[in-house]
Amino acid sequence: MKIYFSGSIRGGRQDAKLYKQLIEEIKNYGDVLTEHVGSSDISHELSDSKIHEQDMKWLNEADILIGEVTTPSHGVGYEIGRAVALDKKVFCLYRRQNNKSVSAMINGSPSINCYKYSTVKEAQSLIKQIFNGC
Ligand code: 6K6
Repeated sequence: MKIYFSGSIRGGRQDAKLYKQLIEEIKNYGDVLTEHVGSSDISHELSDSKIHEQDMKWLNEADILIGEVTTPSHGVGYEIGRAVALDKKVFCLYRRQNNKSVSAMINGSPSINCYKYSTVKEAQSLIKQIFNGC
């Protein structure tokens, strides 16, 4: 199974370590095409148009998109919308936070399965559930 993991880059890297932990769990179920999203090094080698071209190619190849949507990111929202339009399976994980809620456009979409969690352990167990149901 080819998996597209989506997480904030220019939207903010405060959850980069968490993305890496989730990607490690997701790797038990297939090939993660976007492992760089959890990397501590942000490469500046590619132009924005090349990044978009490469990511859309990977998204087309993917069977499923898993997005960590706690840190709001234009790129993550865009990828989720494109994945829905491509009829991919789309799952989002959102960490519960005080006085904040995930976008209604994610949580309210009938094409997106959005799960809330509090701990990394809980997120890892949601990932298990997602893939066991695929
Ligand atoms: C290389 C390693 C880490 O970052 C890079 C260079 N930049 C990007 N490379 C690949 N995909 C990117 C890059 N910047 C954004 N994206 C895509 O958009 C990823 O697939 C993320 O899921 C999403 C993040 O969007 P922003 O708006 O938070 O940057």
